[in-house]
Amino acid sequence: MALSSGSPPPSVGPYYENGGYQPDSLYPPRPAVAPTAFSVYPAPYYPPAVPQYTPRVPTSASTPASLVQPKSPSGTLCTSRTRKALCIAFALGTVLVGAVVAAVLLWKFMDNKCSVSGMECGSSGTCVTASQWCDGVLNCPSGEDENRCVRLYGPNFILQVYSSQRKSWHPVCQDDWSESYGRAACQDMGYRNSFYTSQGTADDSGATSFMKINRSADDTDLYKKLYHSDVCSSKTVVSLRCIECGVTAKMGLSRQSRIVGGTNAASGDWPWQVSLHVQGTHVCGGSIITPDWIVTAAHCVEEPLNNPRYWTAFAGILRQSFMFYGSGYRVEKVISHPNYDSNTKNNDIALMKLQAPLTFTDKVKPVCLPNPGLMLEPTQPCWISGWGATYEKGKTSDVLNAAMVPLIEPWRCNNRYVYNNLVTPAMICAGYLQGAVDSCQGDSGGPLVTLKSSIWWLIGDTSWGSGCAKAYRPGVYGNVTVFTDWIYRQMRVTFLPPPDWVLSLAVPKPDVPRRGPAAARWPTAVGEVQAPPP
Ligand code: 4AZ
Repeated sequence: MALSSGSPPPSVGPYYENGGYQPDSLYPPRPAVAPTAFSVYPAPYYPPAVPQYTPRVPTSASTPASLVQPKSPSGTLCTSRTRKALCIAFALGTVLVGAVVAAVLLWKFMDNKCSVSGMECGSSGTCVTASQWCDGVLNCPSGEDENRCVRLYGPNFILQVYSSQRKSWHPVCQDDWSESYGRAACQDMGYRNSFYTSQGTADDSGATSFMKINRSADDTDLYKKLYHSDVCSSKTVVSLRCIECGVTAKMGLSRQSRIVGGTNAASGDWPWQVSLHVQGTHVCGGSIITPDWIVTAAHCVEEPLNNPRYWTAFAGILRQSFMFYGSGYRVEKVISHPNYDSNTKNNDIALMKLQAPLTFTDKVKPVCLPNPGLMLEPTQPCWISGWGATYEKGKTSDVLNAAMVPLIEPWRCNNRYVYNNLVTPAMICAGYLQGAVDSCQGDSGGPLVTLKSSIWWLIGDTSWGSGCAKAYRPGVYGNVTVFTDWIYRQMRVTFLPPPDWVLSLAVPKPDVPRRGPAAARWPTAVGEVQAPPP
């Protein structure tokens, strides 16, 4: 966390501490306004720029009466020899053009492998029918058909179910809903044993179509019990919390006055903040999202640090000098985003699964992953925290620091005098263009959080920037909102039991159940098995 006075705008192009120099050509120039704000769709009609050929067909009116011949079966036009030749040529041409059009259509049809049966599983070539999507049975080899079937929407955690028939999300009506369905939905999202509350809440979304539970349906599967309905008699929809997240022991107390400008944090202020150590030294920050999972930056766990054996996580401790080997949590698994680019820092996010779950206390609590539909302000106030350097090229801090930084709109941050189009949609900028308050070396991987509806949400993970707290060089953070599907998927597939071929390598233990409850619904996601660490 850095605090410094601003400096004048640079006269030369920026350099990038974390990403190295990036050529301009990597990113196409972007417009000076928010790119999609006023895009016209569908595309307006423009007249063709070249003259169009219109075939001339002689009409019967243009044929002199004296030359009128008896009608041939093929029509009245092909009478004289030259006309006949023209007619044959024209007919042949028409047949040829028709054949070409048919071939193109056929090729397009064949190319879309699943045009007959329904949808393709990713790009695997496997097809499934529309009714197999979100039906509770895993039909695709990597589980794409069951990937995004439930979600929690907006700051009130409204449970929504995806309808593949209607290709849209629908809230679940509270009628006939019970907590056991809530538990099942949380499991489907990737929360292993975690469930917090399920309650009815007034539907203010203006939804006209709902999903409802058919309690009398025999099926045990939640999705098969759900049906579409345009009426919801209780007029309330399900609000589901899978974990008690985003709260601190002393919500709303004098936090602001202590933090603005970057100051020492007090115990329990940022209970999701962890310090990630390698060989007894703080290397990166991280954020607790469940008792087992920590979000950090992919650039923190580049090889050889992708081996979980290097890492120990410390939670609930304010000072580095109080972090002793025995009080840390060992890491079982490190998962970097598969599309992380170490040169551009695009997709700079990673997950750590702990060997043993954290025990939540006043000082150790998870932050909420951002729900879609949170609706943040363009300059939403956010907070960063960490043990990073307090000035550029300084050493890491012994005490945890925090500071308020507002979000910066992407078009501002991509300005040629700021980051000149180096900020991708998977990144988010926060800080002040005049400098002075920023994250710094050692804060990487740590949280960028915001308070909305009295809940703290994880909006970013500290990623990169040019120096620290310099004017026109704000901090850049991984845009967690674009990674939540990936995060939930990792949480979900990691608690599936190992595939049969792995189990068959082990000595068989006939009395031990080999499959957990989740496996009853979902066969193993073959494509997502993690390679063991070297
Ligand atoms: C780092 O190296 C780092 N000012 C983190 C944040 C920023 C720069 C560097 C942003 O961990």
